[in-house]
Amino acid sequence: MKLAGFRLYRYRLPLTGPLQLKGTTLRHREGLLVELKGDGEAAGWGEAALLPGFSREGTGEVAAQLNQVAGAMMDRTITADLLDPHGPFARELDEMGLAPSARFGFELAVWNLYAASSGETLPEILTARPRETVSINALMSSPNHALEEARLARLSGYEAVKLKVGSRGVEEDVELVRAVREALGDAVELRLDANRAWSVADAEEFARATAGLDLEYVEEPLADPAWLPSFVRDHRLPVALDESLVLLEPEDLEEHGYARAVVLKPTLLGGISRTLRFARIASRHGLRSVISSAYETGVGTSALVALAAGLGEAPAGLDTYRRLADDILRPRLELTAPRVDVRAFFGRRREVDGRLLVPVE
Ligand code: OSB
Ligand code: MG
Repeated sequence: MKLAGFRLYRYRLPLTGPLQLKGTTLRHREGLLVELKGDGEAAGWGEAALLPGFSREGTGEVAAQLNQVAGAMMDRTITADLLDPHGPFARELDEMGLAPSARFGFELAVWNLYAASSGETLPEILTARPRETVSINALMSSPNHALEEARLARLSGYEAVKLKVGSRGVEEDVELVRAVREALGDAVELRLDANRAWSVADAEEFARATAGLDLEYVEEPLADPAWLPSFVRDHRLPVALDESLVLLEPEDLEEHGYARAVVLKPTLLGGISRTLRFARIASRHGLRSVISSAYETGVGTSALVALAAGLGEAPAGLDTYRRLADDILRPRLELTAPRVDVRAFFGRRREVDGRLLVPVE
């Protein structure tokens, strides 16, 4: 099959409530979709969901890049070798220096077009033997509701819970983490995310006070990540890398073997092939890969479920989808349970609702 055309669209979806992100509050989620068309009936959708406070690219820039890369691809034949994360096509895309969200959007559209033309599902084209179920970590919405939400997550059967820390004083956080840990019992993993809020002294205080609490990991505890290796050595706090990955190449992970896990967000990291490269090198160095979302719509989030089915052994961080009050996919994804049945999830037909899209010229 040949690539015969493409369209770009904008979407704007309401969130269930105001979303506090680094330096901004979002009430709507906005982003771009790209639809690649084959020379028959097949189409493939991709999503570039740049996230304010985390993405450095702007919407205009991403639209221009998507136009350029899709335009340059016209008449190319869509074959399985385009999906190789180490192949010539991935290297061609490397050369283009696309913004992370644009690279994810374009690669996803190619993957989806290939899947549509071959009659396979996304997990099937990622790996010969995808996992049957994907577990999801429950994301606590705010410190005020965390305890109540953690109790509910345990009762609902979640295997892991993620709680944001660092927006208040260390002592208050320690108290909350203790209470949440106790509410979760022994069977539920507790992940924390400090989003680089702490000085080394703050993090030391936190590590000492939470020492016996069996935390799975703390994402990005330090304002200055250069101190992470010595901090982990001295305090034995398990850490995960998230923001730090954006400035690394997959091969650089070799120097970060002190970490327990990497949080892989393809929208922020720069696409599917880069995520697959990170995951491969992470596993070689004994780090867990946690596929995570960044408030994408159903188009992007479906791909994250596929990636989690293809490579993550740990529960995936896909609970941001719940914060969208609407989706452009009909019917919506079923991501409200602790586990996803991968075959049922991808066996369901879903359509993009064109009424919610605004064409980008
Ligand atoms: O800090 O991990 C973060 C989403 C968007 C931007 C940053 C982050 C997140 C998440 C994703 O927390 C949810 C998860 O990891 O479970
Ligand atoms: Mg994080």
